[in-house]
Amino acid sequence: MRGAWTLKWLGVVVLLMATEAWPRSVIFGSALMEQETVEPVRLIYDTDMGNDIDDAMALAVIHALQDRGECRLLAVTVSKDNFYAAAYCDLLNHFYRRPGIPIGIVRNGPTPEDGLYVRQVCEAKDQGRLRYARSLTRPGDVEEATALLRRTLASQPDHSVTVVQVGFSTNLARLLDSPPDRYSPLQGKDLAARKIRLLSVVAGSFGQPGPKDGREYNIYKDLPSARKLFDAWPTPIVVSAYEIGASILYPGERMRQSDDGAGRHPVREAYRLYVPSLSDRPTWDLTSVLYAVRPGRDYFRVSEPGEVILDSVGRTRFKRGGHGRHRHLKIDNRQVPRIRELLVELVEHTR
Ligand SMILES: [Ca+2]
Repeated sequence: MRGAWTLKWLGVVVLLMATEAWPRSVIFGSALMEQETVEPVRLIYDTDMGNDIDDAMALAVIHALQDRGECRLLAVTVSKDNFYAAAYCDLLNHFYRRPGIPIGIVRNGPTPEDGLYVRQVCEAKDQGRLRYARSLTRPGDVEEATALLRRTLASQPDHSVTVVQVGFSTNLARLLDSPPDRYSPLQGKDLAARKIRLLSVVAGSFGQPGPKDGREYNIYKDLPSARKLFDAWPTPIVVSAYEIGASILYPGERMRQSDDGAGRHPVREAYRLYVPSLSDRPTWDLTSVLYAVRPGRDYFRVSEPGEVILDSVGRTRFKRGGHGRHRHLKIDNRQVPRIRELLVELVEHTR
């Protein structure tokens, strides 16, 4: 008799689940409910899109994670002073069906050259028509990055925003110095402290493999801004340094185009322009996004709190203790295949 009752109740539960009359959280209890009510991570992506290919792959990863409900991209700011860097971000946002994401760009910033893929993919045509849609068609269309950062931050709840900076520190350093404006009565540093909960950064080098002369690109290309960021940024910073992305190589073979040219993809096209040999590439910027959106997973270990110290030419070291606002990622080699597999899955995700 008791068995029959159990079976009957089991039947009711299965029926409720099938009809979705009850949320699964009610049936399975609070642990699942907590999991299901986690808010998507509110992201701002600050990138030197076009200087390397990982910026493009990392933006693809953001869109894939947003399609899974794990993050929400609020804005993209570009620290490469080239219109096509912004236009390519816009093109990718259109490709992933989020054409409304605002984009800002640095003025009088580093690396104004076109580079190897942003302009080329933006201008690619089929039968005389642009291959990929975008809204940004003229440099005058693009908002200045610091203004966009202030506008975006001012509209968000306190301590809710995660910023991922995968290029130079130009835009964020300028944000710190920005005066009150129509978006917020707060000075930039106070606005950042109020609205941002975490800054995830690709910068510096604390291990092996390291950059050739010990100086990491994102730092030495705008050293004063990097110095300002690590001295004065008011929120916690987690650094994915050179050795992290260099330890996890993305398999370039996955970017080969099918013989019939089908399935055109603006990240694959960019990869082939940037690395025609299809050799493997480091996953620097992708690791910073992955940590920012899934900080609680055990892909990486995180160092003790400390302080990133820059020398006069831009070499970095990590000092334990200090002001304690900085930490950096560490990698266990046993995790590398798992992270690589996940990143491939996310980059290859299509809408
Ligand atoms: Ca980058």
